[in-house]
Amino acid sequence: MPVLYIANKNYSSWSLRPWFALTVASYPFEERLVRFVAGGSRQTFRAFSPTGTVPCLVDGDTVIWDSLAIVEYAAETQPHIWPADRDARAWARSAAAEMHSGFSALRARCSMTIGLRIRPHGIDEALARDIARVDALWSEGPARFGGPYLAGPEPTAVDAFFAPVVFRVQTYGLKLSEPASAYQRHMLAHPAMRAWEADALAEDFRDPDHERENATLGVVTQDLRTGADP
Ligand SMILES: N[C@@H](CCC(=O)N[C@@H](CS)C(=O)NCC(=O)O)C(=O)O
Repeated sequence: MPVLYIANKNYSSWSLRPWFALTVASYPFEERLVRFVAGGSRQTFRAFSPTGTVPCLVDGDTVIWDSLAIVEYAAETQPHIWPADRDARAWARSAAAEMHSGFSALRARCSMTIGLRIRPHGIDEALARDIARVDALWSEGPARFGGPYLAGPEPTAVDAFFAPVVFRVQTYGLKLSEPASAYQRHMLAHPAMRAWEADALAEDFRDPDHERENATLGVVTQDLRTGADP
């Protein structure tokens, strides 16, 4: 069975993307969580990933070391990963690719840390632009393809690519329009998202580098993690 290497569920946004896409498409895989290492994880992750990053899917002799490539690999044998409708599929692929290569302000200033609630120090122009773009996509997709997911009635890979943003909106209390908020709430209620979130909250290990960085992004107003802080 293919092995999907991931890191701490509280922080690892890139791990969540293929994990969600493969899970909702019932693609068989075994999940293997390798914890982030204080001071740098790449040397440890290089034991299974050529770039020293997660996620990484190992299927026998085939190694796929990037989130989008993992999703495409799974889609070769699992057609439900992308929407069946060609127009919806083109939109979904465009939006997923846009996330994979963009949204740098959102990614840097609203780092994923599922168990925390953070009041951001401020929302500068670049971050406001990224949030407005997320809002536009989350409003357009469900309206155009019938919802409640971005490209139709079932979650597909495009929802997977925005899954970490769903948690970031919750953590940083980002304000969205009602249609975009409705999509965000729908995603938060999905059983796969709830399962990932429950595991993240229960983790009894922290990564000091992520903890330090997250504390600079705003005022931490709540820590909902139940796993003991070692
Ligand atoms: N473009 C890569 C990004 C992967 C990535 O940056 N992963 C982070 C974890 S979320 C990582 O492994 N960081 C380890 C490090 O840089 O030390 C993908 O899409 O998979």
